Amino acid sequence: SRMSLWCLLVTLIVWVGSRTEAGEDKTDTVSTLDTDRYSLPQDARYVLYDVNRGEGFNLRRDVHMRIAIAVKKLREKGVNAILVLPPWGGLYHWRDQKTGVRWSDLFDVPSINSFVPSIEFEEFLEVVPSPVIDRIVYLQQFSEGWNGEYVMKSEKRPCLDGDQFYEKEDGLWKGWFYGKEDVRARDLECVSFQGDADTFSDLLAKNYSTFQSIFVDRAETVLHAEYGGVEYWRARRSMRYSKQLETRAEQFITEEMKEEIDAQPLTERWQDEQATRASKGGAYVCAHWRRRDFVTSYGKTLPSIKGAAEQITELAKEYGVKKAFVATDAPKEEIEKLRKQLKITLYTFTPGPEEKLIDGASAIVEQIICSWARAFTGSHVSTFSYRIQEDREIRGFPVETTFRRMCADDVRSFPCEQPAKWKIVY
Ligand SMILES: Nc1nc2c(ncn2[C@@H]2O[C@H](COP(=O)(O)OP(=O)(O)O)[C@@H](O)[C@H]2O)c(=O)[nH]1
Ligand SMILES: *[C@@H]1O[C@H](CO)[C@@H](O)[C@H](O)[C@H]1NC(C)=O
Ligand SMILES: [Mg+2]
Repeated sequence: SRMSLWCLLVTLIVWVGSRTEAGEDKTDTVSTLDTDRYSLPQDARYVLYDVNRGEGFNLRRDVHMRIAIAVKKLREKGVNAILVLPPWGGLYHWRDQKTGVRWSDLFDVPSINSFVPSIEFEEFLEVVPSPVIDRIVYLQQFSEGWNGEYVMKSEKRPCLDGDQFYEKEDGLWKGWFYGKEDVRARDLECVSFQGDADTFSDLLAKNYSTFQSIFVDRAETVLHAEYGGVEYWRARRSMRYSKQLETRAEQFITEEMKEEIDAQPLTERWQDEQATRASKGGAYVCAHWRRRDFVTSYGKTLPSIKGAAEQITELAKEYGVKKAFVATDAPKEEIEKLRKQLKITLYTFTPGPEEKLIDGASAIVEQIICSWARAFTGSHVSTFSYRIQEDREIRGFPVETTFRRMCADDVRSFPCEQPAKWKIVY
């Protein structure tokens, strides 16, 4: 009948319309896999990775972007690759030594998944028949070095030391798989690698696309193809924090600091965000004051406690506010010393005992609070500070309120170069 024909037509239009919309994003999510391109769900290729054990949380977030971009490129080459998000935990800086922390405890995984199909490690273990990864690919340097020029290349080579971190037991490789004791790998090989996310996705496409699962160790070896480029920012914007942590930061600002979030709200989807510089921020400044191992590593380039207090007070004066939020890893005694030197009210974030926020979660809450401040100053070369700068770019703050850092007291001996302005691009 005409009626049912009409219904069919409407359904078709809606269906075609929604497909075009998905096509515009140039992304496939796990739940909406393009069945024309990928015939069978068994074709899924899982890419797992890990980073050098000593690296901190915020460098790991950067490595995630490089790998996510590479996996997305691999998909564009026709491989149905899915990124397996490496569980958090056991990091050197985190006092809680909990392992196996899900990404969803810290980030908005559906949002990440809409940049490149991504699943948690736990889900991976559920979909594969056994907890045996096909191959470990251990990235290493070229033993002969750069040889004068930097060219992008990769080559299978004897292991320099990669095999020392794994042990063969009953024919399978045992090692650190995010603290999951029963996971094994069938094979291990070392690849000398010098290159970026493009080089890496070529390598995966050419040499590893037939494996159901590979585990890339020392993934920090892979560099950014275009640091600060559009794809970098797309990956970064998709890495939204979990709603729960956003809400916690908001609650701290409104209830404890009695300030408002005077900023452009984020759109429902990161894909819909648009350039703006209209955000103002609550009436407080934020400083990321990195201490502990930084004092040992970069001591002379950092301000003294008194110097930090002076610079934070000055920043508050410049912006006409009387409150400062300080994100810091400093021990309590140092925070109290800072408080005594400050001429304005100091706020720091400490989670309540019942909140059960892991170290990574409370670090993110502090980063969000800083991303909503009237102005921000960070610590020299800290990736923790860099992530705050990016968040402020995404949230639409004027550039001059973001790219600053605290200086050494003795700026004549230790000149104070301000951070590069990595402005957001869409
Ligand atoms: N809660 C909190 N933790 C911090 C802060 N600064 C540093 N940390 C801790 O120290 C780690 C710093 O390591 P990383 O993320 O690699 O940043 P970077 O070393 O400063 O480049 C973070 O992951 C946190 O665990 C801070 O302001 N607040
Ligand atoms: C990848 O495969 C090509 C041949 O297709 C080979 O020449 C090259 O050595 C391989 N690279 C690695 C790192 O295995
Ligand atoms: Mg670090």
